[in-house]
Amino acid sequence: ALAGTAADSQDDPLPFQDDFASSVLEGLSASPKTAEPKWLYDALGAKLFEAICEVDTYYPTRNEMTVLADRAGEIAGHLGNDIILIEPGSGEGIKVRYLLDALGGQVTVYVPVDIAAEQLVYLGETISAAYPDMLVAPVVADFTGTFEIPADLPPGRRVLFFPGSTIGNFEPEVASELLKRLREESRADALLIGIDTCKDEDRLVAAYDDPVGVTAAFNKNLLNRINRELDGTFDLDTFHHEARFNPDRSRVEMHLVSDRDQTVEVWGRRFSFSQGESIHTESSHKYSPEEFQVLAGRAGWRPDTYWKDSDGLFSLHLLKA
Ligand code: AVJ
Repeated sequence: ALAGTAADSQDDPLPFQDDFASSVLEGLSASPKTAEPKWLYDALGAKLFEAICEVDTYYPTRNEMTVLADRAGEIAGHLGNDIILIEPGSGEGIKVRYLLDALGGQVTVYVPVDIAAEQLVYLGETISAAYPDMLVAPVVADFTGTFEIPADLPPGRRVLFFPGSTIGNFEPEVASELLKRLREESRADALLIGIDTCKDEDRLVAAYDDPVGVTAAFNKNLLNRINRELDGTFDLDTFHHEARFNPDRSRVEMHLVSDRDQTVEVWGRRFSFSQGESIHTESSHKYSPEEFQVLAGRAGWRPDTYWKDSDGLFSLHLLKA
């Protein structure tokens, strides 16, 4: 069954628009210039991310799915019955299907939470059609802010499902705060979370600067979105995508680098770029299992167990509140 989609601002055709504007202006005024990665996911951005997951060099999605598929039975055994599964940043909702298939009727309610409203509505409809005995209760929200899990859910064991290493987009301290807040707000008992491990620079950079150019398009779409929604004047031909490994912080950074000195307008304000200056649009932090367990521990999560794929490229952790 499908419950109505809950939203922060039900009548607003463009929810988050004010947040988008103020966040972009603030990031462009900062030095170095930055943008929050969540703005990469407008309708086109969400599609481009789906395409990234199909690219040969982007291993995280595929390797995480093999862990989910190979360990499904074990995971099911750890989680128990009458599960309310809450997924922040549900996206296309492919991974959750592995889990739902493995868990059989153990999941009674699925609560996908996402900022990409159109994709979320579609996901709600398709998942509810595929799993008719389960209640699907979508929530349109930016999970980095406060969001409300629908109040009228049947009782059950609340499990947070946070795959994809999405948590890697946040600075470690912020990630820890977010995991704490998610635990408190969702009153979850367990957390099943995907974490990308650190590995050699070549493989990491190839994952974020793929030969097909899909990641470049995904990154540059931010400029397209700013032009469209905030009256921006970015010339996309004068910026290029760059993926940089930052070994000191164990992360891959995505940048949009200006190819020349130029001035750009956004919402009537002018921002100047010198040649080679970039907007830092995303970081993807990589953690060893032990490093991640320490981070999660600071958020009040106790490590239970974790699994890796057979190549050791990606890890899936189970933690308890
Ligand atoms: C969806 C945040 C996990 O950081 O690997 C993929 C996003 N950016 N390629 C990641 C992304 C560039 C992805 N996450």
